[in-house]
Amino acid sequence: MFELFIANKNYSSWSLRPWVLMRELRIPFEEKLVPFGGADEPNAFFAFSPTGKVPCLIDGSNVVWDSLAITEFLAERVPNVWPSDPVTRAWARCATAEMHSGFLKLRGICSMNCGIRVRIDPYPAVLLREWARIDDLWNDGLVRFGGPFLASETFTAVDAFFAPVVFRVQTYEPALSARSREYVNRLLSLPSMQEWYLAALSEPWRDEEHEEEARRAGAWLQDLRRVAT
Ligand SMILES: N[C@@H](CCC(=O)N[C@@H](CS)C(=O)NCC(=O)O)C(=O)O
Repeated sequence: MFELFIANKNYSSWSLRPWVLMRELRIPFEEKLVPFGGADEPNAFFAFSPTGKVPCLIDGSNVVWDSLAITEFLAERVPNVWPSDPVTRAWARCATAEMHSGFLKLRGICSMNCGIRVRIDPYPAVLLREWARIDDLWNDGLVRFGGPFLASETFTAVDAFFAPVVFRVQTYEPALSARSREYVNRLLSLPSMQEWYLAALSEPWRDEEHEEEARRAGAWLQDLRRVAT
């Protein structure tokens, strides 16, 4: 059975990608959650991941330590990770790659923190441009391939890569088109996303680095997480 090492569900956007993909495609795996340690503690992720980062997939003697590499590793073993039509698949791979290597302002300013609601005011222009690009990209996929997911009737890897952005929409409330909003609501209502979200809310840990990032983003309107221990 695959073992998937991940970090805190509240913060770990990279972990969410393979986790939600495997849940949606019903790929059995054992979840191994290792919470972020404090800045002064040794990085516990090095026990299983050569980069000291999560996610990390273990399949027997194979160690796969990057979310995109995990996706391709799975695509070689199970069906339906990518859309079957080559043209659609090329689009899905482009959008996935754009997410994997881009949107640096969005990632930097709007870090994933599932349980809080934040008002960014004013929205920096560079950030607005990246949200606008996300909106265009989602509209392009949803119109071109007919939805309800980004590149087909079913959830594929490209949806998994944008799942953390969907939680960021919930937290930071950027202005988006009606079609993108519908897509966000569709993803948020998936049982797998609900499972992740409820687990994120009930986590007892707080990681100061991530908390500080979210404090820098703007004024907190709500913190829906259980009280930290
Ligand atoms: N390119 C990697 C990035 C993974 C990554 O940055 N993971 C973060 C967690 S969300 C991490 O492990 N950070 C721990 C650290 O940098 O010490 C991937 O796609 O998996």
